[in-house]
Amino acid sequence: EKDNIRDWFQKAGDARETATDGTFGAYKGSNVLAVQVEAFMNFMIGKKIGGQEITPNFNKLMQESLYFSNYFHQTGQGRTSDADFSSQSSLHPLPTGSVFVRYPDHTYDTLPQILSQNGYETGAFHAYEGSFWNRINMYKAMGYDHFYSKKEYAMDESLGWSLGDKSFFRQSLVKMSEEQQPFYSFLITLSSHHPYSLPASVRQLDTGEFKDTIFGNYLESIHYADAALGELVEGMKRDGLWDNTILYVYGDHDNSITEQADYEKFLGKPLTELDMHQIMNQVPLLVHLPDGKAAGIYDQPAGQLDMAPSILHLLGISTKPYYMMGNNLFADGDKFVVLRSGAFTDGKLYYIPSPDNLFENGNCYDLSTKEKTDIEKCRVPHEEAKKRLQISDDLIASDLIPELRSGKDAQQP
Ligand code: GP9
Repeated sequence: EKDNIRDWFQKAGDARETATDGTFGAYKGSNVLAVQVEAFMNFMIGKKIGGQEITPNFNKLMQESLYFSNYFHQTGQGRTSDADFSSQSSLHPLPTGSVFVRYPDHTYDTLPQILSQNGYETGAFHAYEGSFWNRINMYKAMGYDHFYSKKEYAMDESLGWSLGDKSFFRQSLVKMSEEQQPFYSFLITLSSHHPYSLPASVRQLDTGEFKDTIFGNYLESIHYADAALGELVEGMKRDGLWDNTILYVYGDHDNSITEQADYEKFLGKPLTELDMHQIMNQVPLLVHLPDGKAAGIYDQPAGQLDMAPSILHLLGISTKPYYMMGNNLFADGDKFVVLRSGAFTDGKLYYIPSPDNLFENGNCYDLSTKEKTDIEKCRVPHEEAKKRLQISDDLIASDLIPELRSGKDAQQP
């Protein structure tokens, strides 16, 4: 069994090293600033309401960045902590609960730890209680040099749950300027958290018929978070970080608003099961490279597990020695993305499981027609998806990484 798991990781490591676009190590030694934006979903990127763009700063940044239009969150019950865990460790979150809370003391190959070993100063930034999602313990275990929680920030802009994102970014940049370069900084925003009740003073959108509904308030919160993102970019330019930093911005999970009628009204069309599933599971990913190269829209399927391997690729650090499951966004070849629910896509097929989890009761879609197709076409990838989730669960719950790595006859991935 363990040999099979090692083999699986070895093949995944080989597949990640197939890039022929010259990006491996192209940004060696750059700083990395990753921003995980609260409840930031993909459906309103590039969209307007009452003639006003909802995410004008993100839209502008897209012109000089890589934008992944089929990027999925892969979270489960651990929500924000799951997005964090999958992105940093390139493993799936658990079927129940949060890895941060359940297994903070187990071994993972994490991005901060690997970058630390490669001479980076690493920090996690989040202006909320350090104990929430057990971050204080988990971040130590993940190998961060620093964890800046609420007590390290001046509460000079109180919004929603805590400090407003604008002040959060401003103060985080000051902390970063005190760090030695290259640095890896991971920033988690909070102002666009449910129930999206920002004070009238910071609401800048006319949401029309959505005014004072939770959906309208959500759009307002995202508009504010986007304005904060714009200020972060300006701050990076002002502080001389823009040309030597990879900026990686993505959403953590959906907004918990499941009313289909809201999305239909907003998008102005009826939505199918497939549309709704994509809306609730896609978050945006934007990667700005220090020289602004490779900008464009990338529609290959991608997901949160891909962050650590893709950043390591750009920095010229091989992921072969590590137990990571995600894709390298820059590798050649087809990509396969598995969600925690067992849904998956390879860019051609899209499988949506049924509530009873019986394979045959789920729906298999052909993405070229967006129509349901013969369920049997999804069987082989379904088996692979199940296998991946099982391997990840076993690795986490039984703390297998040290054992796999030190096994007498261990062939390292
Ligand atoms: C709080 C924040 C919220 O620190 O990360 O987490 P969520 O409730 O979205 O999982």
